[in-house]
Amino acid sequence: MGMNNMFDLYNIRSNFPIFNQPDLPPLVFLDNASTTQKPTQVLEAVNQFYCRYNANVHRGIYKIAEQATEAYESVRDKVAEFIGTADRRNIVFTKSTTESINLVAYSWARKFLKTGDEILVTEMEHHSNLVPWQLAAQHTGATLKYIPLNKSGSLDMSSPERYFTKNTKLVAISHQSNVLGTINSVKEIIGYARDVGAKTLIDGAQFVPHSKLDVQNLDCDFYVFSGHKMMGPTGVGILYGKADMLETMDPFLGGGDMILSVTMEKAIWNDIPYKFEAGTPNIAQVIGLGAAIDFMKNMNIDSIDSQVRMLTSTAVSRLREIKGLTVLGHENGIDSTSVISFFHKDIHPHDIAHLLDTFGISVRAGHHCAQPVMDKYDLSASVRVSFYVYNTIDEIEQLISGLQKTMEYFR
Ligand code: 7TS
Repeated sequence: MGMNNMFDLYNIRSNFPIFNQPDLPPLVFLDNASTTQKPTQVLEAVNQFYCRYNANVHRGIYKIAEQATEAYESVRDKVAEFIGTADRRNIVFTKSTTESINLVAYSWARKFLKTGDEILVTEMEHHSNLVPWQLAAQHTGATLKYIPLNKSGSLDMSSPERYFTKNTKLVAISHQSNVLGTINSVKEIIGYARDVGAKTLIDGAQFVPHSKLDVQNLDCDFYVFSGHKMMGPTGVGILYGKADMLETMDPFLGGGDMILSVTMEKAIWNDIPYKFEAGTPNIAQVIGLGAAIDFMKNMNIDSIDSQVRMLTSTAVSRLREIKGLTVLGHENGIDSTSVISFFHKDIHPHDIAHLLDTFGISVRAGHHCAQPVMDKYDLSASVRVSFYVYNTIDEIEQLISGLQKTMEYFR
């Protein structure tokens, strides 16, 4: 890490208005897997759009409409470059990871799957990479199969031939678990999928905010993530899809902007990616995401990664020192970062989260929209802390002392 990056990291919190409110107690925000805070640069980009060139995209002849279109479309190029594709047609703007997955479930799975086909998922998925496939399976007669999760926090890949078969048509897996922080060996899994002729969708909602992604190198068919988990505004998701896949799919939503021509009887679809962007998109939010990507590139994605890893490993060791606490996953040899779930043998996770909140510390408690993971550990809930690049070692110490006070309170 060069001097420049260290300087940037030291100063990074000054860019976030939410951490600089003199009238309020300091915010210790440890729920970044849920959503991240927004820097001034992102807020300013959104504000500039509304204040200076607010207009709809893809239709105006006048100057500010062209400016809005140009700003919106330039973010498509930025995202393409950021994730390692040269083809801007691969990038579809949706409203979230959830919508991106549903788009593929409706426009691809419902069109191409049939009885006897198998959709392969894992026991560590967020519900948004589970329920759309359950619905698509019900609709098409396909069945869902699960790669099991080991209690150590990693996928059980000991006998892949049991899961990857000639019937496997789609493999939909998360790049990183939102409960355990485990990063899966997606490249290996994509290889197994290709060997049996299955298509692949990778849910990168937790991975992309702090790690370098190269979709070309992964060679997946689809990759999805959310802008709001990487300092961008809410309301923007990305669907990366290979062009030949997107071409064969029908539109997800019908409406304006997604057609070339419409008669009373039928419509001719617009080219990809516009075929999948019906109606007025989240223009300001997409422009804000562009500023978030610039911010990440300025910080350098490798520095973000190493900072988040440093915070995570520090927190794991500090939490493991506390008697009565058990950390899920994060075992030696398993690649894991940013997210830590834990439970106390006697105190309910909601009580812990509530008490920590009284000390100004925001953490999650619950099943984290991944109930199969909780089932694996025979838990109904856990406490979860998740870090981003603006968190500090001092905040980890506040968490530890907050937990100690919580335990004294309940003694
Ligand atoms: N996939 C994963 C792995 C996630 O962690 C999440 C959100 C989603 C998909 C859905 O993303 P969205 O932007 O469409 O909501 N995860 C969480 C979380 O862990 N706490 O709140 C949301």
